[in-house]
Amino acid sequence: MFIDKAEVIVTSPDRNFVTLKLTTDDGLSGLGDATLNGREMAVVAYLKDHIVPLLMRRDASCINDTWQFLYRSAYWRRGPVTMAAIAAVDMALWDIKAKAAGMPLYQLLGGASRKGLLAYGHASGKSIEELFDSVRAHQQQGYKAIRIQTGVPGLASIYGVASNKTGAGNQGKRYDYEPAQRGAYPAEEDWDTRAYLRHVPTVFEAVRNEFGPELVLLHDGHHRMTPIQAAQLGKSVEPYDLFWLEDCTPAENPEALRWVRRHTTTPLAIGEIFNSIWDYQTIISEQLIDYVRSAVTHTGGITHLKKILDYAAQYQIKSGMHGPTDISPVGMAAAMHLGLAIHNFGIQEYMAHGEKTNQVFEQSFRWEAGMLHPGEKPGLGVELNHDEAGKYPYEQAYLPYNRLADGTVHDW
Ligand code: CS2
Ligand code: MG
Repeated sequence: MFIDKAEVIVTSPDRNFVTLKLTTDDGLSGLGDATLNGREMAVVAYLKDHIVPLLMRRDASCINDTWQFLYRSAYWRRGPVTMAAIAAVDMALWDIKAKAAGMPLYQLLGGASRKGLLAYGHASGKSIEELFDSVRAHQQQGYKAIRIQTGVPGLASIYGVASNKTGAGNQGKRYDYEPAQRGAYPAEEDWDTRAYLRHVPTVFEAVRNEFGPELVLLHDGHHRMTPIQAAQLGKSVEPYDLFWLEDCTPAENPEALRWVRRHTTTPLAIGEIFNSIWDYQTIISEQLIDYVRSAVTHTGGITHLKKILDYAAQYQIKSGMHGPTDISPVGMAAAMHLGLAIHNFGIQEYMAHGEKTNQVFEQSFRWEAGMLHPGEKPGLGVELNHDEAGKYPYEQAYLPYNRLADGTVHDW
């Protein structure tokens, strides 16, 4: 079973996606998500110019050897572009192998360890009232776990708060605060950490008073605090029993998380911008986090992320795989198969994709009562509709960035 065709498909139905499709000499095809939001075309070039020529006539069954060959023969190691490209090849080869075996991919990973995957959605609002509407809309959609992001008094626009309301008044309209049509230059947003630190605890107090103690609540700090500010926030929200505080401080420096850990028992989730096990080495072995946030797409694929999660399991650290809309349905399917099979599953992020995306990617996962399941179709269970994909050409899109009041660039 040899690879004899490779296609790199760029499409932008609701946002940009990059998909690798590998086809074997006996007609089996597999898909891999290679989407790196805001830098998509770097991965396209890496795949087209450097990886695809090496895949032709390779044995499609040799997933581990292909992974090691692509990782070590590059010489230059790790990094978001390299690991997204390797991830796409890895996912596609696992898809092919499971199709050849005639079973859903999770069966090849050891079979199901649970009935379904607890998922969390993104509630947001510029005001508490808008936020409450959004929480209710997500509860009506079945979510049992909800991420809470709000505007901050004095700040015009910040990460994670939808521009269009999602309350019941809008029939729970799906929102996406990171649209593909972002334009040819990063949008500048503003930030004030002290205003944020004053405001967030009052938001969680209001949410707990309105929705009670049972609802699973999460919050994303999105890399914007210093370690001691993150410690302050973690401590101040302890009374509101968060499932996790995510990306509380930039984590390139693991020492930063030691400071946070000393001051708060709020569980910490880190890693959506990491791309290899080496990024996690210290923060797992020193128990500095509680959840591994990586997506299959950004971390070298199923093969590598499973290694990270198996390592994390030794420290009772669980998965919390990244799943916003810039993880394509292919990447989401890979996350669901992996999450169903491993023992140390924690939670799965799930922002429903838009209608146009769902026409490009024909999926077979299930969403019921707040739980996801990858389904029983052989392979990943996703097929790409080339005609639909061809309708949506690539659009330049950048993630926003922050500036402080004095004009200093700040993490977004
Ligand atoms: C966020 C993401 O979902 C999350 O936790 O951090 O929305 C992140 O901003 C995007 O994936 C960036 O492309
Ligand atoms: Mg995040």
